[in-house]
Amino acid sequence: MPQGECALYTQSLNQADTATPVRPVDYPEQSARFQARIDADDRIEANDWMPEGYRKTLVRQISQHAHSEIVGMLPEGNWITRAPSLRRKATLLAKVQDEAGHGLYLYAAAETLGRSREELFDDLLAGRARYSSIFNYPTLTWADMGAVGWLVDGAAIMNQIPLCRCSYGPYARAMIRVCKEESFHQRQGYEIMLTLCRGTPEQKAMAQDALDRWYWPCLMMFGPPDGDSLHSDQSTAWKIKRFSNDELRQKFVDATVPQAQYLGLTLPDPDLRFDPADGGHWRYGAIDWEEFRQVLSGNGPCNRERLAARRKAHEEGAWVREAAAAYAARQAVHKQAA
Ligand code: FAQ
Repeated sequence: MPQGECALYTQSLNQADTATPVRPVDYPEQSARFQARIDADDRIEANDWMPEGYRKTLVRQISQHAHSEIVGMLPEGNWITRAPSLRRKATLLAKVQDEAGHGLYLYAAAETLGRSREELFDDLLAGRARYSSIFNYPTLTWADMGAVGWLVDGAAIMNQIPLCRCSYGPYARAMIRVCKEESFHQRQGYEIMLTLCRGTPEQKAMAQDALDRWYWPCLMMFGPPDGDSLHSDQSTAWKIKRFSNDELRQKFVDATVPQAQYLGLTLPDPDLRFDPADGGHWRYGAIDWEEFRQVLSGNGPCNRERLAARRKAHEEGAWVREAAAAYAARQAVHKQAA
């Protein structure tokens, strides 16, 4: 895409003349100084020197995160026209719009590392990029809006609060607002579950069914077990990650058990048991990692449907991008003439 069009969507930091030049090799002295800054809890900013591996890791994680927000609008968007009341509809609409906003902050954060939103989006639409496994599951009933808000947003908060302290400044700052909004999302989901659980037996059964279907995929959201995690060691050394996948998964289960008890629902894990050791934790049963691998390989229940929906939206939005580019070109001509 020509630079002029790119400038329309990106921050000035993304421009070729201001971005940190790409270095084919990382210099040991600079790398040591960089690591010393990380160890001292300094924030790394867009124009600071950084090892290529650090930049690549961040682009990978931030863009996956952005794609997750955008694809994550689809399962809930499915229920906007079928929300049971005007209040529920307005709240769900606001939540889904927040997710679009989160995607935009995150694409902007990735752009500060030298990859444009268009390139990242092309990767998503071509199937080259990942997004969270959780968004490949269907939302079958209204109770799924409760379960998604309570559990999916709950898991997202658990993972994202530590990212507010990530060593890369633009990502960390984006996370602060995202986490505040995720907190509202989690509460609206929990309140839907509470209303259903205090309703008729049929409504409570709907809530239980939604919990049964979403619980295990939510545990998978945190990523593979620590022993199989490819990036954790390096990301922890760079203070991109502050907790391991298993640590965050355990924190999530510990937080979720009392919430489920309050609702009067049963977590679908016959092996769940309280372990008083180490301050007290709820130990969970075996996770079906084969299911996770299948979803990551494109064989989840909705993988194809999700990408097809994103491609259609992208094609249908072409006229907006063209109009905005034409407007920007005209403005540039006016500016030159003035
Ligand atoms: N799904 O070495 P690790 C949300 C991949 S936002 C798909 O442990 P890492 C808001 C991983 O990419 C949800 N792929 O990786 C919302 C890697 O493959 P690669 C998204 C996964 O990066 C709510 C491979 O497995 N949140 O929900 C998943 O150190 C409601 C090896 O894994 C974020 O993105 C997965 N679940 O740790 C919106 C948070 N897990 O790239 C709408 C930021 C792992 O080498 C409605 N990201 N993989 O091909 C992170 O914190 C990390 O990237 C992890 C994975 C923890 C997800």
